[in-house]
Amino acid sequence: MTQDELKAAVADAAIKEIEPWLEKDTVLGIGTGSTANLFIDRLGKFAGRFKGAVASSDASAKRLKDVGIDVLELNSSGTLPFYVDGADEVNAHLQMIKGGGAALTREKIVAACAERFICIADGSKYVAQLGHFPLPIEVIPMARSYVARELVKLGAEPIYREGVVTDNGNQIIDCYDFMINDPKAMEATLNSIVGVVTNGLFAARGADVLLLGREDGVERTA
Ligand code: ABF
Repeated sequence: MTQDELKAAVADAAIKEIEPWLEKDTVLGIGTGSTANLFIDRLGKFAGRFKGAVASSDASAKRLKDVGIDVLELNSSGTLPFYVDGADEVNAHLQMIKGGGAALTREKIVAACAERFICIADGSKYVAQLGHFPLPIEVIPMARSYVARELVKLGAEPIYREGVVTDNGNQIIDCYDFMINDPKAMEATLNSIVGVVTNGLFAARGADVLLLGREDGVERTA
């Protein structure tokens, strides 16, 4: 199977997972990226059967609207029953690195508002230790160099993702050569650097369900 076929398989599996909960008052949280896009495309078939969705990026909001799903404000949506999103890396504890698409801050906010986070990923995203994928950090622009110096002290090689402005008007630094031994502790340490808006470790609030696309089928871990 190709990577795209594996992504499609987990998008199908996520639809099966949430379909029984789609009722007129249901508001879903929806992530960003190519796997989330495949989920959105399939969700379109159910537009009208549930209230709508909160999107973690402008790109996903547009795609949701394009398939006929109402896009709602998070502030008036309360607690969401599900957040469905992809990942750049995920480990056995369902902790993740996210933010390769620069949407990490909104993704973390919407995930925080969800009762259940369903991570959908092809098998290539599964790792024994987080950190092969460069860890994204969203920073306030004027703090970029200061944050980069602090990241060097922590052992990372920070690289400014030039030309990228987040949906929140901020910038992204990617941490290369930064293997993470204790994701929860590192998430907290990175959050404490002044000027950091969000870091791409989703460990304090990891996923509740992982749907992982393997050659022999979708593996479900909860
Ligand atoms: C989002 O999409 C991000 O947090 C992550 O960076 C990315 C995964 O993308 P894809 O599904 O395209 O591999 O979930």
